[in-house]
Amino acid sequence: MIGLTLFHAPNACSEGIALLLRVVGVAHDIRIVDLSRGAQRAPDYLAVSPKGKVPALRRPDGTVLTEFPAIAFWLAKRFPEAALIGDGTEAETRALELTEFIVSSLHMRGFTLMKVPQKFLSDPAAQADLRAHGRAEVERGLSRLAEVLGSRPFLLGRFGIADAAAFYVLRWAEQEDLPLATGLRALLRRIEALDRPAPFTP
Ligand SMILES: N[C@@H](CCC(=O)N[C@@H](CS)C(=O)NCC(=O)O)C(=O)O
Repeated sequence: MIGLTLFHAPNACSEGIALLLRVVGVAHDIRIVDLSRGAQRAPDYLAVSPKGKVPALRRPDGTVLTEFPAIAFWLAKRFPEAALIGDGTEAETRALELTEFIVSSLHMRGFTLMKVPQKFLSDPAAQADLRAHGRAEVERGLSRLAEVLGSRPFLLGRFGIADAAAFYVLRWAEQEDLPLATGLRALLRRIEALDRPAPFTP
């Protein structure tokens, strides 16, 4: 039987999906896609995920899911006992709204421009502008997250899919030495405290 296989790159956004799999406690395989060597564009990986990005999650029926919010949502619905999303359309929609904001604004429009401006422009001065633009987007996004969190323990009350997205962007923020609101730093520590070793896959 084929179980769940996560195609993952250490320190990439797929860290959030790896965390969800560990929190759910479901046995799974991890296949490392070495982004630094361009493995995401190699034919064997493109055969799994033609978009050439991580995360991708292969499911027991052999089909592959991509896009962080979709994978996280599927895990939440497939493993309801883990309570990764609230009940009902409104709670589910709000969780997706926040997850999508973290991935598409903070990550894609913020950190991507801040960390790898050379992917888009070759001129060093233009790269510096793009980096500054990305950083401003990240800072705006982090303030928004701090507002959403307020005095709650997790973004939407209890740990859920949006916190898994926050997990990797907050780690990136610490790595980049960005000023982080005390509440967001405490959120990251709380998420890390929930983490546990991956279950054994026979
Ligand atoms: N929108 C995608 C973004 C995925 C993404 O950008 N992944 C990055 C790693 S954080 C990647 O695979 N980059 C490799 C590349 O662009 O070549 C998602 O939500 O999963």
